[in-house]
Order: sequence, then structure tokens, then C-alpha cells
Amino acid sequence: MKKIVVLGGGISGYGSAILARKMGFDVFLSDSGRLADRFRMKLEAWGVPYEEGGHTEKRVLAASEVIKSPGIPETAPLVRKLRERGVPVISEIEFAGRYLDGAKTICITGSNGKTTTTSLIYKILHDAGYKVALGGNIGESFAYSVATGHYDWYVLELSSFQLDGMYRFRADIGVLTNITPDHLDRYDHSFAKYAAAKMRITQNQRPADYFIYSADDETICSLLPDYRLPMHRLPFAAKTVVAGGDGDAFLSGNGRFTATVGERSVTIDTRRMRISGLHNAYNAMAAALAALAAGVAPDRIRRSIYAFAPVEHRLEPVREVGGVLWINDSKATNVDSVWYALESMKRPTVWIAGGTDKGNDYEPLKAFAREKVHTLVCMGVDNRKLIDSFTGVVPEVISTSSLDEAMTAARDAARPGDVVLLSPACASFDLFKNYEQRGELFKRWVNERL
Ligand code: UMA
Ligand code: ADP
Repeated sequence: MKKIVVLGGGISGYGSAILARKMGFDVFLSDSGRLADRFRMKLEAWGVPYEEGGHTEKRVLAASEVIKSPGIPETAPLVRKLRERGVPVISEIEFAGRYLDGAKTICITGSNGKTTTTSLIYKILHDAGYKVALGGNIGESFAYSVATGHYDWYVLELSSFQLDGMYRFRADIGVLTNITPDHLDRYDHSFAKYAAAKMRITQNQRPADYFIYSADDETICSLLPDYRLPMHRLPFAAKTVVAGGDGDAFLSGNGRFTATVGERSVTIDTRRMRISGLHNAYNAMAAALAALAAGVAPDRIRRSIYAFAPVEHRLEPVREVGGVLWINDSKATNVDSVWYALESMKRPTVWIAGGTDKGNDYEPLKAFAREKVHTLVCMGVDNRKLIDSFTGVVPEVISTSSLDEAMTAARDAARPGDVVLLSPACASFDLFKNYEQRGELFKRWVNERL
């Protein structure tokens, strides 16, 4: 019998192990750390053998196939050994994709906008009565849904780490929101390698499939000629003229866009959406095209898009107090996402930024900072780079080293009519557990201390 070893027992690993068990394989899960109680209980309930606190090399190397969790890098010594011995190492998505039983997939990747676009597509299909599951780099794992449910559609957010381990998998509808620098530490600091990982969203697509992409994204457009793309191509844009033979979407100056696929189209007034900013117009265009390609009726698409609320920690309005609106954009962990946050600001802004720097180049943010931000509150253990970059660009730059200090400084600086925007451009690990905790503490401070 085929021996499957699952490396890592987090969300991805335990779901993969349960699916492998259900499909009748000889499966073993190995985790170098401690398993969460809820995952251990599930593994025991399904009768999956496991180990924790280390990988028993001999047992792992004896596998006929290994399903690797996305957080484990290719450079991990054990993964290197597996590769040297020619043992196939695949991702959870590749594995679960083998057991779809006729169900279709809509797969969303990109550097920014994945979660928002994935959640919006899921909502449209769900509201329209489709039997649909949400998964991938969000919520419960794809493998667990395949093992325990029965769906006609899977809407999957895919990270570059998941795409890396995908070989035969094919998306019926693939969406690529944009490609800007992120996670370069996992790609030998090569933007070209990271971009190539993102382009894997198109692999194996056939003529009947769809590929939805931003025609305003220079990286995507420069790479397209290098790929053989037999599928229907559906570009969306706000700046570049698009004329997709199979359909497209274009945002005009009046804030409206029309998305067309084949004979059917839907027009959306982005000013009526609850998610704001140019980036969310892009996300909505991508979602509308995906939903049309999946056969959802235009009036249903329109209704769901207008009803869709911002996902938590993504330009999430928290509260207006004394004429000051506080916005939580804790998920903005790179420069490009902050560019769109500042782009969408309509009021004078107190901007809270900082954290663990990922090699950021702040140059692209300076024009908006100059125009819209009167106070930059730096919140981090080491604020030097932010201070150097924005002194002389923003009238007031304040250095703080805790959330409480930063919030107090922001409150004192804000005047009625202003926005206080938490949009850090950095990872959160210097002061917080993760970006969720940073956003939650921000919200708690606003709700309890103002
Ligand atoms: N581990 C080992 N051996 C190692 C290293 C780690 O066994 O050498 C173990 C750890 O002890 C831990 C487990 O592996 O128990 C963790 O695996 P993981 O880091 O892959 O995390 P999961 O909980 O399985 O979650 C992963 C994704 N995480 C990452 O890519 C880092 C989740 O994305 C995803 O939702 C989930 O699979 C289901 O597919 C999260 C994420 O942060 C949201 N993604 C990154 C992002 O969005 O920027 C890419
Ligand atoms: P991801 O899942 O790719 O990280 P999210 O939807 O969670 O994307 O958004 C992450 C951050 O990027 C948030 O700050 C959000 O406001 C911003 N953002 C969302 N969509 C886009 C986009 N299309 N382009 C640039 N930034 C975006």
C-alpha cells in the first residue's frame, strides 16, 4: 500500500492526514513541534498514527509520497534529503485536488487582495445557492473539506508556498490579483523566482478554463508572453485599455465598472460598495469575472458585491469618536498594501506604521504621505528606517515602542475630521504574536480607552 507521510501537523497537515486516511492510505503524520490539542484529538478519532517533538528520519524517508505543510521551507534538511532521494514532495492542495469527484475550483493568488477576493467570490456563490466550500490559505483546510464534506465548488486562496508544491493540479478558474515583492526570504531574495511561483496558478489550464488577471500589473503583463495560455483570458484594469476576446472588466473614471464574460455582463457602481479604494475595485472586478465564469446570474452578483463588508483587519473602520475615524488595516504588512490604504484616504490622516521590517523600500509611499498624512506615529522596536524615510516628508514624525504609547500619541495628534489609520507596512512579530493580535489590541484600545 502507498505510504504517505505528512510533514507538519498544523491546519494543513492534520487535514491532509485525515483525507489520506479516508482514501485508505497507510498514513503517518510527523511534527517537529507540539500538536494543538484539537488536531491531536481529530487524528486520534480518525486513527491516524503520529509523532510530535521531532521527525523520525527513517520513517519519513521511507514514504512513497510526502505531503509538506506550506510553512516548512524547501531548505529544511529533511526536505532536502527527500528531494535527493527522489521521494515526491507535494502540497496539501495537490493532494486534495486528486479527490474532487467532479467538483470545480476557483483559485485565487496574488501578493495582496487574496483573502478579500476569495471571501467575496465565496459570498457571491454562497448567496446564489451554490454548494461551495472556502479553503486554502484561509479558514479550514481544503483537504479537510474534501474529506468531510461534499461540495460542487471550492473557492481556494493559494499562497505561493502552496503553489510551489503543485504539479498536476488545475484550476477551473484561476485569479491572479497582482505580483509585488513579498516573502522574498523564501525565494533566494529573487523577485523573478517569487513571480514564477505566482504564475503557477495558470499551470495545466485547458481551453475551457478561465484565467483572470490584472492588466494594470506590469509584472504580470511582462511575464504573460513567456507562458502558453490556451484558456479563456479575462483581464481587468483601471488604467490599461483591455479588450479580452472572451471577456474583461474595466473601471472608468466615474467609479463604475462593467465585467463581461461571453454574452453576460454586470455593471457595478463602486461608490455603492462597502469596501473602498482602488484596490477593492480591482478585487471586485476579479470577483465579478470569476462569478460570471462560474455561471452566477448578474443581478445576484451585484447584490452580493454591494452587501460585502470589509474582512477583519483589512481597512476595517472601527469607530468614529469626536469626529476622528479609527481604521484597522493591521493586515497591511507590505508597502504595496499601504500604498492602496493611503490612496483611499479622503481625510487628513494620522498614520501608525512600523514593526518588523522586511527590507522595505518606502519611496513609493512618499507622494501620498506628503499629500495626506500630517502625523506619522512609528510603532516598533526599531523605528530608525521609518524616521529617516519620512522626516521632511510628513510634518510630524513620532517614535513610540508600544501600542499604548502609539495610540496615545495618535489620539493627541488627531483633530476632528481626521482619520487615524493603522497600516504598518511591516510584520508584527517585534511587539505582537501576529497581525491579528495587533489589530485586535488596536480595536480594543479604541473601544475601551476613548
Ligand atoms: N513543522 C514541522 N517541521 C518543520 C517546521 C514546522 O513539523 O520543519 C510544524 C510545526 O510544528 C507546526 C506545523 O508544522 O505544527 C505548521 O505548519 P504550517 O506553518 O504550514 O502551518 P499550518 O497551520 O498548517 O497552516 C498552513 C498555512 N501557513 C503557512 O503557510 C505559514 C496557513 O496559512 C493555511 O491557512 C493552512 O496551512 C491551510 O492551508 C496562513 C499563513 O500565514 C494563513 N499563510 C502565509 C500568508 O498568508 O502570508 C503564506
Ligand atoms: P492577502 O490575503 O493577499 O494578504 P488581503 O485581502 O488580506 O490580501 O489584504 C491584505 C492587505 O492588502 C490589506 O491591507 C488590504 O487593504 C490590502 N489589499 C487588499 N486588496 C489589495 C489589492 N488588490 N492590491 C493591493 N493591496 C490590497
